[in-house]
Amino acid sequence: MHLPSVLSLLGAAALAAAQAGNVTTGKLGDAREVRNNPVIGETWVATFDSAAVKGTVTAVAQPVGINYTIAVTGLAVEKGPYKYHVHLRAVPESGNCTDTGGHLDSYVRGDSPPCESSLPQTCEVGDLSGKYGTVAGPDVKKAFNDPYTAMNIIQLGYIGNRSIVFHDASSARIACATLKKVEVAAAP
Ligand SMILES: *[C@@H]1O[C@H](CO)[C@@H](O)[C@H](O)[C@H]1NC(C)=O
Ligand SMILES: *[C@@H]1O[C@H](CO)[C@@H](O)[C@H](O)[C@H]1NC(C)=O
Ligand SMILES: *[C@@H]1O[C@H](CO)[C@@H](O)[C@H](O)[C@H]1NC(C)=O
Ligand SMILES: *[C@@H]1O[C@H](CO)[C@@H](O)[C@H](O)[C@H]1NC(C)=O
Ligand SMILES: [Cu+2]
Repeated sequence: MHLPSVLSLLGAAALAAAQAGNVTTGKLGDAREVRNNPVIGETWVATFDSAAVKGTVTAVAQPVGINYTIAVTGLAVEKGPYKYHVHLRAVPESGNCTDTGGHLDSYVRGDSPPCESSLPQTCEVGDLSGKYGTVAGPDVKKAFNDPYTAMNIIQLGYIGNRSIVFHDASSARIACATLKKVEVAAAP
């Protein structure tokens, strides 16, 4: 079979699944694209600095959604693959990742069944690995645009002062860091 016909069959299958209602989406519907970030280029960074896991997840406001760059080291290969999400709350002083709460899930989908990555608008907004793929260790470099997370505080999907959490294959929260705004010095 030619590649184009395979692709069109896959497309038709995804459409059929969506039409048949087999794809789980949010109780509030599919996530909408974010097109009202106040400052394009506004940057928030989650900095990981535990004994094992070090590095950053950088989020930069775009005309549509947010661009993420993951640059972390020290994810033990044998415990992967790793999931990563935007969680609701900042990491407390104690560093306890449990206290970051659940996933950012503005459209109320829940994480079960796992989301369909070909239909990212149906995923929990904060389920970045569900949408863009899990990562293996030990060192990760990965970049993607997510149209559904926001830097506009009035918008569903706002990520400010929330956190990024990595989970190992057992779902244990092995590293977490608060997203902090990078303040740009005022122009002279
Ligand atoms: C959707 O679900 C129905 C009922 O569970 C099943 O019969 C059908 O094959 C499914 N369709 C697809 C495309 O998965
Ligand atoms: C982290 O917090 C959870 C819930 O608050 C608690 O059950 C757990 O024992 C804490 N873990 C550590 C290492 O303190
Ligand atoms: C944002 O991410 C997309 C997809 O990875 C990429 O094509 C685009 O160049 C990125 N934009 C910026 C400003 O980095
Ligand atoms: C984010 O956290 C900073 C520092 O803790 C605080 O000054 C700021 O008011 C918070 N912003 C929002 C929108 O919660
Ligand atoms: Cu998570």
